Order: sequence, then C-alpha cells, then structure tokens
Amino acid sequence: MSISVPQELLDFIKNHKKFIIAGHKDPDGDCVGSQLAMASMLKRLGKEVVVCSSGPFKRSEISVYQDRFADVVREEDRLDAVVVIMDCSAANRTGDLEECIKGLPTAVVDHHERGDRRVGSQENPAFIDPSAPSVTFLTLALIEALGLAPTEEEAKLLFFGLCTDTGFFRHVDSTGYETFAYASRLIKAGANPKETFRLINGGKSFASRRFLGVLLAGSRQYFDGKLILATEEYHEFQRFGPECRDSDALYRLLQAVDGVEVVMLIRQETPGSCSVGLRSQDRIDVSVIAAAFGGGGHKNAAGVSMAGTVETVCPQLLGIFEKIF
Ligand SMILES: [Mn+2]
Repeated sequence: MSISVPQELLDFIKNHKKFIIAGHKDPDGDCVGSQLAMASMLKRLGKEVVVCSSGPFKRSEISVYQDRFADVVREEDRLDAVVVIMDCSAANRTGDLEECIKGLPTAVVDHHERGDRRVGSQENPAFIDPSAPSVTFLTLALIEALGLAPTEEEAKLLFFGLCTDTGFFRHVDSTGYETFAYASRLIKAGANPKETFRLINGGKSFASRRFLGVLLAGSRQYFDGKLILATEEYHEFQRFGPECRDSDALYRLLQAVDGVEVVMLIRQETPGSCSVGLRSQDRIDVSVIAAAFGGGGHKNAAGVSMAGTVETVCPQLLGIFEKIF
C-alpha cells in the first residue's frame, strides 16, 4: 500500500487556527490514540485545540485517557473552529457531539470500508483509506507529510492505536509490510511494544476471566462449526457489569477453533436491544451482513445494534448465514 495524504487536508491544517478533534462514540484505542496524537501535533504547530469524545470509555486500556477529553463542545470552542473527525466518516457516529459540530468545516480521517463514505473537498477534506490498518497509521502519514516527526508521547499513542486495530499485528497479512515499517518508525520515536502489549492485554479483573468462562460455556456451533455463536444474557451482564466485558479475548479464543469462519457475539444491552459483533477469519465479509441491519465495520470485523432480544435477533442473523454457508 502506498499512502498519499490529500493536499486539501494539508492545506486545511495550514490554513486554520482552531480545531475540534472528534472521534466515534464508544471509542477504542485507535480512536483515542489518533485523536490525542493529532491534538498534540496541532498544538506543536501553534494551533488551538479541543479534543472531545462522547464516550463511554468502557475498556480498561482506554479509561485512563478519559480525562483528556471534553464531553461537550462549548459555544466559545465552536467560534471560528474547524473539525477533524477521526476513525469514522460521519458526524452521526460521534454520538452527542453531532449537534455541537454541525455546520463547521469538517475534515475526516478514516479507514472504514463502508458506512457514510464521502468525497473530500477543499473545505471538507477526506483522508479515507480502507487499506490502512488503523487511523493512527494515517495520522503518522499525515504528521510526516507535514514535515514533522512524532514526539515520544505521540509515537506511544499512535503505536497503541496500531496495535489495537491490528490485534497486535495478528490481522496483518502478506500485504502488510508498510505496517511494520510504520511500527518501526514509531518504536524508534519512543513507542514500547512490550509496554503497549501489557497496557492492552493486562490489568484485567479475575471476575472478567470468569465472565469469559460463562460466555464460552454457553457458546454453540452452527453450520458444521463454520459459525460459533456466543450470547450474553441481560441478567449475566448485570451480574458481572460492563467492566468485566472482554470481547477481544472471547473472539480470540473462539476464532482459534478448527474450521470456524465466523464468530458472532450477541449481547442483550438493554431489555429491548442487542449489540451484535461479528468477526470473520478471511473469506466472509461481515461488514456486508452488519450493513444489512444498519451497522458497519470492516471485512473481518463488524457490528450492529438491533432492536429485540437475543431470542428474536438470533434467528434473523442465522437466517442470513444459512444462505452463505
Ligand atoms: Mn480504527
């Protein structure tokens, strides 16, 4: 892959003085890392920056960054400001921030395949590259295109996001040599892989491991084992709490099963709604399935929220997979 940063984005940064950096709601490491590194780089250029997120900062590895984000944009922040949206392509993915950033010139830096893909313009540049492994990867490309190098702090943040979205490089295939070239530059600038691995994978509670056990014990195979379904009932969620969730570990364990092509996790989020997470190994594009129900994501990792209960949502999704397998 060769990355070229749109000239409009470079001009957008050079020509404006005041920036609001937004990301998608329910941020992950890539979103947090790219937003904070972008904010830091812009401050180095002498810009005024407000970095904001509607949260929630659920995952333990990102909750430490929560106090660096504003949860609202004040009227004085909006005055003469422009917006950069990171790790999603539309204002409606930013949750409560959508109203606050409406009508302002907006640049987008994203690597998502589907959803509200948009074409950039001089006033509203788009730096969208689905071949990029993370938005932090694109952020490093941008920093370098501006003739800068990342600071140690920025390198750590960018490396954190790169590791999050690549599953610590497990999702990188034979086309990913640039990913390692970028990683190498970040490590040279001060990122520490060992520390980052511990930040992402350590610090879990004992209860969170037992919760994994409950979900593993309740998981079922479908279509000769090509699909594995894990479900989280509402009473289990209430018993353990959101801080005990570790879907990454659950996917990792179930994707290790011989012959599995898709892992699906359905969670009863409220008595009337479910979240659905989909992970595929290679062949199957789960973003298409998520999009069919109004969700989105990547070819091998996608998600959607659906009204209903685990019992009503399950058959709808299994029906789609029945046609595929
Ligand atoms: Mn991302």
